[in-house]
Amino acid sequence: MVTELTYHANIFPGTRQELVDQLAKQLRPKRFHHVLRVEQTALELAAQNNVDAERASIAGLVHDYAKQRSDDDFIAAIKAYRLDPELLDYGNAIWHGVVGAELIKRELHIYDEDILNAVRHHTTGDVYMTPLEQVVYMADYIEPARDFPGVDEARRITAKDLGAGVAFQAQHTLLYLVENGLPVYPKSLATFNAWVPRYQR
Ligand code: DGI
Ligand code: FE
Ligand code: FE
Repeated sequence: MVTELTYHANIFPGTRQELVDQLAKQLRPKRFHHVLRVEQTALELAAQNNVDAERASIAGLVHDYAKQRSDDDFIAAIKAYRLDPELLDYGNAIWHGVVGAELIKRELHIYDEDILNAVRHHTTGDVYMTPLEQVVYMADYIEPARDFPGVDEARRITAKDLGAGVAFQAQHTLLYLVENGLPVYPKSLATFNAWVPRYQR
């Protein structure tokens, strides 16, 4: 079922449809359809976890807003907004969330820090994540078109316990990075340490 809610809280200065239109302009069709699915999954997880539906919708829609920006755009933004210069050692995988949040603030006029943090942390997680941040982190991982070994287990665990889902993803993402010799962003390791041991039985 597709839920289309009406925005009331003035978090985004426009209607949901206007926000969807901005994303359609910003993203290629495949990515655009992914963000619509993440929105729907975020709404389901929000309902199960007492998270505000309007924030879940907006954060789900905008989480990959900057995914298709050029490296040059990100590098310019890191410098212009005086973000951590260590960011320059990473790439689009990290930038589209952390730097993307700054572009969302300035271009979409969304200033809600819970939403911005959900975008910033949707790829790597963080030591402390609000319920909204956890919802977006998990919705991105388990939206219906995701297909990787373990995704059904991730869906089952997350339906039972959102935090256990966060731990599952943190563990499996770190494994994936290490197995493939990819640079581990320090926050990904911190997320692992904060969440994974605590959910071991
Ligand atoms: O943007 P999406 O594809 O929807 O999903 P995402 O933002 O969760 O990005 C997933 C990718 O990010 C996946 O290929 C693993 C990668 N990733 C996650 N943590 C790290 C990372 N890549 C690097 N290099 N370092 C990390 O710590
Ligand atoms: Fe992403
Ligand atoms: Fe995504």
